Amino acid sequence: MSFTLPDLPYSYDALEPHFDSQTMEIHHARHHNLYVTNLNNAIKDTNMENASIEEICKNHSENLAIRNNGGGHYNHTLFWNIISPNGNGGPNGKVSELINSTFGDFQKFKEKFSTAAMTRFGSGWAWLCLVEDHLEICSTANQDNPLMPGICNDKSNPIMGIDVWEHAYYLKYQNKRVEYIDAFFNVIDWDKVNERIS
Ligand code: MN3
Repeated sequence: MSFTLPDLPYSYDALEPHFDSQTMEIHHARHHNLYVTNLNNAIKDTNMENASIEEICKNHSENLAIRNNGGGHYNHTLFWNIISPNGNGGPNGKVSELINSTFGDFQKFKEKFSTAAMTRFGSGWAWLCLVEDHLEICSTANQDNPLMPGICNDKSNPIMGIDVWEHAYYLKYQNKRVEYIDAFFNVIDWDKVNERIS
């Protein structure tokens, strides 16, 4: 069994003007696709061939090719699924309750999450994770993610995350990562984030 590049649940231009069409296409069809290809090569003829991507991230991240490409596949799959043209402007339901009980209010959460995304030096990700009954924010380098042991809280279940590699924003935002992070908040689909909580 091998992994396949998942189709996006929307067209490449669906997130305009926040995320531009050319960036979306290169990011999905080239960058994500390469992680999938390299992951399949790395697991070929090993005991990981029938493992889920979550199991691979949790149990096999000591292997650098697996760590980088398995993380790349998991992270981008999550990312495409928590953004959409239906970003409805703010959290609702369970995630809204958890944001308020953990951080105080949405504005405080947004500041803390944006700071984590801004201060990740070089390439990486910032995450919102469910940890038992509360939320935690963390960030990871390269294609690492909170499922990999010893990085964030080992009980972390990522429910939302932002890619802060330059390939995610440089064509439209150049070096202005802060503007890209603001744009991301316009395309978060909080219904999809809620689906990751139950
Ligand atoms: Mn990326």
